[in-house]
Amino acid sequence: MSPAPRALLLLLLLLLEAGAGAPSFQVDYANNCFRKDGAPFRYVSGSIHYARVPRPAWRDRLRKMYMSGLNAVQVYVPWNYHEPLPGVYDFSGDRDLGSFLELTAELGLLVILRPGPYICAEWEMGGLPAWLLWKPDIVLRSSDPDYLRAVDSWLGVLLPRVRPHLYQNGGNIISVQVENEYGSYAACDYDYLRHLLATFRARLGPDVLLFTTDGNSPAELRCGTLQGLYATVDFGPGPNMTAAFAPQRLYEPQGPLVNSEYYTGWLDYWGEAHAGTDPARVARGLQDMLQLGASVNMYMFQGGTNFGYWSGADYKGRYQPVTTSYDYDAPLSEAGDPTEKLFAIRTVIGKFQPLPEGPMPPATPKFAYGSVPLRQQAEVLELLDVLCPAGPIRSPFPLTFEAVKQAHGFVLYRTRLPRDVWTPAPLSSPPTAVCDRAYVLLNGEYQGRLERDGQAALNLTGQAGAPLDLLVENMGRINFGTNASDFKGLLQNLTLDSALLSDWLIYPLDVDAAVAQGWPLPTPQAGGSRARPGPALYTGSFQTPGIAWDTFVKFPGWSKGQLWVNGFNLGRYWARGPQQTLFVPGSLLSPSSPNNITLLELERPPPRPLLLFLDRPILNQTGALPPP
Ligand code: NDJ
Repeated sequence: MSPAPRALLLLLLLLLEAGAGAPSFQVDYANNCFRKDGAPFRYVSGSIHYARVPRPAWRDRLRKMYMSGLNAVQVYVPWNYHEPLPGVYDFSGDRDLGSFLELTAELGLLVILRPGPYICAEWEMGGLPAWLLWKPDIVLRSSDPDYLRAVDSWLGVLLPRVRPHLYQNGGNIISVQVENEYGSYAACDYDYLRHLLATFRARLGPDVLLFTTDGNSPAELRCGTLQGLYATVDFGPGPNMTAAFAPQRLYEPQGPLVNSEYYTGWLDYWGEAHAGTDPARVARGLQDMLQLGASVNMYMFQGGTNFGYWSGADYKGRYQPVTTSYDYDAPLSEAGDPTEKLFAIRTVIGKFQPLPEGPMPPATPKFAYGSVPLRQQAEVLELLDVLCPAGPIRSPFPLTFEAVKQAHGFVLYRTRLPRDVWTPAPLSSPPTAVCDRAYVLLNGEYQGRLERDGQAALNLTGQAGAPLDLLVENMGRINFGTNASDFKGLLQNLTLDSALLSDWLIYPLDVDAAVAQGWPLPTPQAGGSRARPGPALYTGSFQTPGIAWDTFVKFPGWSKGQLWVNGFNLGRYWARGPQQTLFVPGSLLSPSSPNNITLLELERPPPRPLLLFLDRPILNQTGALPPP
C-alpha cells in the first residue's frame, strides 16, 4: 500500500480508537451546555407516558409533538405496568416499550428516559408494584435488602432492553434519570442512590448521561442528589425563571441549566376543580428559560388517561385520589388534540430553533354516538362465584388486599350480625381503617358507605346472623406525600355498637377477568323492575354508523363506578367530578359489530340506566354528591 492511504488509514484508526465519530451525548461543564456528537446542544422536550395513550395513537401524538418543535420527549417507565407479579413480565401491546422507542426514533425525536424505579407521576404507588407490600414491613425507596432485591431483578430485565436504544449505541436515548424527586422523600438514604447509580452504570455502560430531578429548593436537592448523577430541578411558570434555577446552581455550579418538569398545567383530584394554567403564562416562562440557554422538558405535553385502576393519589393531610383523566391542561388534550397552549409554545420554540416544515396534524375526529340504554345484569353479591372462582378466604379478622394478594379493584368482606339489632347501632371503623371506600350491604340491601378520611360510621338494624357485606374499593395507592406504604382494604377491625366483628369471609374479586371472558353471557331482557341501589353490573351495546372515531361517555344520574368497553377497562367514573366524561379512544371501537359495554355501579343507578356518548369532553364540572 502506498504511503498516503496507509497514513490515512492510520489516522482513521487513531481517531476511531480515540472514540471520535462515535455518537456521544455529554455535559460540557466549561461551557454550561450539553454536547451531542461534540456540538453544543439544547433540548426542548415534552413528557408523554406511553402507558396513558393507547398504542394505535402513539404515532399521532408523537408526530404532533415533533411538529410542535420539540426535539425530544421525556418518558416514564412504570415498573408495575410491566411486572404485574414477581418475575412475570409484560412488554406486549400497549406495554411494548421497545416499539414505542423505535417510533420516537423514526419520528426524529430524542428520548429522556425515566425508569425510576419509583416515578411518582400520579400513577398507582408511583409505579412501584403493589406486590412489594406482600412483605408488610418493607421499606420502599431505601436500601432495604428486600426492596433492593426486587429492584435489581426488575432493572436486570428492563435495562438490557434499554441499552441498545442509548444514543451511544446508535439509539436515541440521550439521558436516563435515576429515581424521582428522591429529595422529597424522608428516607434520604444515600446508600440506595449509590446502589442505583452502580446498577445503572453496570447495566447501561460508562457513557450514558445519568441525572436526577428534584424540586427547586436546596432542601429537596440535599437528599435527592449524588456525585456522578447530574442534578436537575423542576418548577412551573413563575415571575423570575433565572432565580428558579439558583438551587440547581448550588449543586451544579457549572453545566447546563435543566428544568426537567416545566409544568404546563396540573393534575386533577376527584371532587376538586379542574386544574388549568394560562397558555400565555406557560409560553412566557418557556421563553425566559430558553433565553437563558436552558434545556427544558414540559410536563405534560400529552397527558392522556389513567385507564383501568392506574391512577394514583396524593396525601396532604388527607387522601386525595387522582382522576381518570390525565388531561393535565396540557398542550395536547387528553384525546391528543392540539390546543391554544400548544401553538403558543410552538411560537416560542420557533424563536430559538427552526420549526419543522408543514402543518400541525389536526385533532382526530370525534363522534357523538348518542344514548345507549343499559340493563342490570346482576348484583355483585349474586356473582361471587363468577368474580371469585377460587372462593373466599376465611379469617377471624379482616385481611388487607395485599395479604390476599389483590393489587387493584375490589375485595368483598363478609361477616354476620352477631346479635339482633332492633335499635340502630353504629357500624364503625377507625378513621383510616377503610382504604379507600366501603359499600355496605345488610341482607343484600345497600345501607351506604364508609370512606377513608371521611364517613367512619353507619347505623344498622337487623336480625342476628344476617349477612353483613362490605365491598371495599382501592381508589389508587398514594404516589406522593407520604413515607408510609399505602395498604388497601379493611386495615383494622370494625365494631358494631362497640362489639368487635369477627369471623370474616374475604373474596378478592376479579371483575376484569370476568368481563374479558365475555361475562355476562347475553341474557333475555332483564325484568323491567327498577334496579336496587348497591354494587351491580349493567350491560348494553351500540353499533356505530360504520366508523370508529374517538368519543366521550357521560353517566347521567349514575353515582360512581368502573366502565369497560369491548372488555377494555376505561377507568373510574364519579358524579363528584370534575370530570363528567371518560375518554373512549376510537381504536377500542368496532365500526361494524356491536360495541359491548359493561358498567359496575357501586352506589345508586339512575332511574333510567343509560349512557350518553358525546363528541366533546366535560372535565370541569364538580357534581352534586349522590345521597349516602
Ligand atoms: O416528579 C413528579 C411528577 O412525576 C413531580 N410532580 C408531578 C406533578 O404532576 C408528577 O407527580 C409532583 N407531584 S410535584 C406531587 C404533587 C403533590 C401535590
